[in-house]
Amino acid sequence: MARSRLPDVDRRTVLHSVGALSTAGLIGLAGCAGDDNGDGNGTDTIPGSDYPAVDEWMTETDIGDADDTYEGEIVDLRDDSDVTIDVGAEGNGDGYAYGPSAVAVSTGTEVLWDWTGEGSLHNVEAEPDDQIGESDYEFSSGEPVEGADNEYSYTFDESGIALYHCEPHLSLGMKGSVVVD
Ligand SMILES: [Cu+2]
Repeated sequence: MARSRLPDVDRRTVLHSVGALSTAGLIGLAGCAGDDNGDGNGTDTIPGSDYPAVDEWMTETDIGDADDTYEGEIVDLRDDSDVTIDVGAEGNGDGYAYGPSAVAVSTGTEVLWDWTGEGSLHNVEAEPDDQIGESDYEFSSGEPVEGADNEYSYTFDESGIALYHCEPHLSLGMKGSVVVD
């Protein structure tokens, strides 16, 4: 029986090409996101694609994991004077999400992060150096803390985008974004 064998150099080239194709496939998958808001619950949303920095941060898997509560929509709270975000909302495996994780607020709004008591220790941190894209804001609630009696607030005085995360749970996808408009 005749068997043709590739020379070693060619075999390596073939293997390398297969590896490159697999990587390209994964990148392609990350790019698809539904943007129809058919949830029927009356919540106004803004397509995440309008704010690519938000979309990228929430779906990024190079730094931390993607937030599985983010479905390509930013919850529009620009008409709300009181904005509260749950810390330890259901998501990312258990109580490891912000709820809602991506919001838009009006300039001058004081946002309150309210711990639910679920998912153990959390904090709220916007540290541009640790994050992809660009966060126009830098703030921190301090060391991670546990329990439902914790809260943190920050007033967004200028328009821009804040990208933040929970330090202990960044690897689980506990990420958040605030668009200040
Ligand atoms: Cu956390």
